[in-house]
Amino acid sequence: MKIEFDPFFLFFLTPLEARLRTIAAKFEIGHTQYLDPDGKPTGPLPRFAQDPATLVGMYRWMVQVRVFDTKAIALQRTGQLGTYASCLGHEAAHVGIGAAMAREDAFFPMYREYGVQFQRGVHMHEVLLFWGGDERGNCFKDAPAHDFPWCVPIATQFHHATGAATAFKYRKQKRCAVTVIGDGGTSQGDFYESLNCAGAWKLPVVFVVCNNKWAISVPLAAQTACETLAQKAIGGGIYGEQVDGNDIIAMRDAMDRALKRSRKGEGATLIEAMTYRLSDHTTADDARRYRDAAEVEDHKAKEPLIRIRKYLETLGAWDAKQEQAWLAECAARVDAEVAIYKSAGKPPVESMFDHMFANLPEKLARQRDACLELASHADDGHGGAH
Ligand SMILES: Cc1ncc(C[n+]2csc(CCOP(=O)(O)OP(=O)(O)O)c2C)c(N)n1
Ligand SMILES: [Mg+2]
Repeated sequence: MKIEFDPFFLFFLTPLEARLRTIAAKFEIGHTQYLDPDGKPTGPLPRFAQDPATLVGMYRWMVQVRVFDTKAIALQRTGQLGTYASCLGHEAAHVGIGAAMAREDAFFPMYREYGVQFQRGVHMHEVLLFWGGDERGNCFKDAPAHDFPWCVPIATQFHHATGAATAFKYRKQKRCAVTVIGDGGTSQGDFYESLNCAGAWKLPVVFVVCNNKWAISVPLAAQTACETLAQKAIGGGIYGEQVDGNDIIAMRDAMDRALKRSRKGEGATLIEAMTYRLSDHTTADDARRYRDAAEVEDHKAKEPLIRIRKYLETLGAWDAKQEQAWLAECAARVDAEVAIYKSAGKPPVESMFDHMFANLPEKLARQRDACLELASHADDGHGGAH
């Protein structure tokens, strides 16, 4: 049988009929949670979490960080510390990262990841010195030599981590670079450039986004049209996943898997840790001006310490007596570190020039001289208390 088409009809339909549409690629983003906000397991736990002692160890760090954080804010409020960035609510995300990392890895922080840093040997008094405006706080005495100091210019730490991972790969070392960024930081070019580079060069780097829902006063909804921030990994050709960042077990598990993948030469990972900033952005901020009290209250119920403590209590691995004893021990350690901070004395005025350049440019050298000259005339030159 011969089929005849009206030529007019063909003119309009042929291009459509000729279009062959298949699926070029498919993606999905997983979300991992092991403990719900009430501390109930949502399924079988990973192997490390079957040892209560490991979980108690991580919980102890979370409490230590919170006791430190509370004290640091009190110091700022009483004029004994400069602006301070709290980590309230981020404890599981940060402690999970630090617990998974090996000493030979390198960490590239932003500005509130004390929970990682303390586990790597950064001292509490060093954190206080930094926020007290003292360069000596940027020079970690007992942390691994390749760990970087704080990075306040948003997202630049992603480049540093990517560069270090390039060096590790070039030297054929089984080391990984680990870095953290906020939800706001994912809008920066540095973020995308790093993901792209890490994908193209299959680098041993783990990128963690601590999605605490706010970038100072900018809410997540204004930051991105994406359903998840983890899916940004797809554009870089790297593996991406989302985890409950208030669940220490999920966080540690995701980090373990990402580091293992990197060490095996399988490249980079982007982990989006879903958490919430329970504090102001820094002590220079008042979040009540832009954030609903009800929203904060809702997130307080889901904060990370509650669920792991409840789970440990159910196991019989932790109780109120141990909690009190550990809180007292943490407070004593914090007090001892505050004493070191307070007795450090003012840094020499020229120190602000001394840590950036191997050879100080002429213009800055002149400013340094002028500073020294002024300081020599000032009553309150060197040696005062913080
Ligand atoms: C390049 C750059 N731009 C702007 C700032 C000012 N700034 C400091 S923190 C911040 C918001 C960061 O939010 P987010 O990335 O979500 O991290 P969070 O503080 O919530 O942990 C901004 C815009 C900066 N430090 N660096
Ligand atoms: Mg944020």
